[in-house]
Amino acid sequence: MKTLPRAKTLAAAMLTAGLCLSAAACTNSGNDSAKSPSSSASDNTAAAQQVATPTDSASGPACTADRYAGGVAKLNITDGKTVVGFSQSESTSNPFRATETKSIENEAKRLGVKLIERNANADVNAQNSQIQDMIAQGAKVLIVAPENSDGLGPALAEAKSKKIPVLTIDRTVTGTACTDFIAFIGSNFYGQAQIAADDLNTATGGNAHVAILTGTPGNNVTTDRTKGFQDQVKAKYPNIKIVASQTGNFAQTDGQKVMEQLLQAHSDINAVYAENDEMALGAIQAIRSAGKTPGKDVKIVTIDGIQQMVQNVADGLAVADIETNPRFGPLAFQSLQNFYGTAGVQDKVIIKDGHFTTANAKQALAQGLVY
Ligand code: GZL
Repeated sequence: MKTLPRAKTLAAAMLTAGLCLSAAACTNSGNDSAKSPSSSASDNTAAAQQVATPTDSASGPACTADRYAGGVAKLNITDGKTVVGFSQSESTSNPFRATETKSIENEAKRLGVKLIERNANADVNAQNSQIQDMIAQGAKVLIVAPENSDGLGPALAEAKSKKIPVLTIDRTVTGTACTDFIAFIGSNFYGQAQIAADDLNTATGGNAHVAILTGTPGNNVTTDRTKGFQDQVKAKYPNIKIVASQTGNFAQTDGQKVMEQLLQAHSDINAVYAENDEMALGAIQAIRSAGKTPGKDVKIVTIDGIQQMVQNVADGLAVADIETNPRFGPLAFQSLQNFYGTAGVQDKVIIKDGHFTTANAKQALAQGLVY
């Protein structure tokens, strides 16, 4: 296989591979309202994992332990004794979740953090009780990937009452930064959806009857990925018609089932916007079982950037896959150390993401830029 030139840094590799929306976006200075790709590798090994790094969009006062909820004890999370709890929302059968969990575990190990963790398997009640259980097990600070934005009230209230700070990653929770939770670290979901609309416009010449497979209701990711797409279509693409929109709960089986139903109900569907890759995989199966060809009869745009879907982009089954970088480990633990130090953590830290298209998907896969 032709070996690709090894770029010195991942940002350079992303730039070479055309993964950045602009050179600036790749070198962190981009401040687009839309998304910008991820950046530097954690190391220069052949299979460098590009960790989530912040855009420079953070603003506002930084939250520190002495400001948080009226002041909490300063902890040394790398002393090997202080227990950090990690609450994962969904099953690691989704590569986004598997990569996110692995990133937290790897960084905890690298830093010598005493980590305990639970997985709520998309059940918000389970996530509440698991967080409360980790508190009972001695967790003094929590990293939480919320299942939904409003459902974690009981767990957050108990953490707050026991002065246990909570850092949220990948989805937000309702409440006040530096009071109910430290901060939110995650992608620009609204911007991802705008790019998805742009990509679908490009692929369909501006004429499309689109079905939207929306994510699980009740969290900011679904809300923003739906509104961002609708707003962009309304503002710029008069001949893109959204003919159906239904939740596939971020799951492949639900995505397939819903897509089968929508294809039967709407014979005019010639495009799909899936709010995550798991549902896009299901949609491909549904399109095929309807006797249609994905990439030809039905154009697909999706979000996350998992290997299987980026390969589908490379193979022409989908037009684009906008990355949601799940490698929060280094940034999450650095943020906690800043929280307990003097630098603090700003309330909303938006990370960089890649953008995989038919022009760069093959190279991105060959360069190990995909999770
Ligand atoms: C995004 C995350 C979303 C992913 C989906 O940060 O919350 O949830 O895009 C996952 O794959 O279900």
